[in-house]
Amino acid sequence: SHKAVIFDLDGVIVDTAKFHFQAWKKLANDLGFDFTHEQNEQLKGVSRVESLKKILKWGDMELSEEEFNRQMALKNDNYLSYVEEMDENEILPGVPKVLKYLKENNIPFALGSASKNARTILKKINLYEDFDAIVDGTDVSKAKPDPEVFLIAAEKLKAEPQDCVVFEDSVAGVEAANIGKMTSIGIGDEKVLQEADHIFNDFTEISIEFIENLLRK
Ligand code: B16
Ligand code: MG
Repeated sequence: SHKAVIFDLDGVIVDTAKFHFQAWKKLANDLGFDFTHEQNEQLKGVSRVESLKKILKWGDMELSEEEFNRQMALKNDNYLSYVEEMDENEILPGVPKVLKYLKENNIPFALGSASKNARTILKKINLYEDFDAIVDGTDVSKAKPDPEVFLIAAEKLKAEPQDCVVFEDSVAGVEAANIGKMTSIGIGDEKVLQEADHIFNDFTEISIEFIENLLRK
């Protein structure tokens, strides 16, 4: 058996979480209400449909199916207007160093994202060719915290779940990795991501020695 690594996208490789937040906030404001940064944590790693359901609950609103779909499309158009401006400068600090290490040591790595825009974003930041497998919101039927996205990624990398290390910024994603029996590395606030096996504020805090040890065990 061999080790493998799975990366979440939003909040791990790029900071598109801020674009999602701005786009959802605009949607809520246009509908006449607002939600907090704390509530926004609950949207991370969560699919587009589930996100809108949560937001409407917070605003105590119900929409017809048609209007629900229209709002989702508007949010995505708004989100994509931010994505349009992205280039490789948006790759978060410390990430390239880790990807380089994995490549040089022939450790396979995949993307495991809830986003249906993941492939577009990877192309924008010029990392599309670098991943050995890409599993995103267009490939799964069950949203995080269901481990489906990571289990499919492990399978594509021909690795056992126990041999996979997952980098995640969301509560739902850390939970998915844990349920999948993978090693979870939380990227973000330790108070939010306390269920993770290891937690770092960002990739600049992760040393190559740490990665080496993780992949040796
Ligand atoms: P889209 P990840 C997730 O991506 C985001 O964290 C979450 O905020 C977003 O709603 C979800 O993707 C769906 O994204 O609307 O682009 O399909 O963190 O799993 O990479
Ligand atoms: Mg994320």
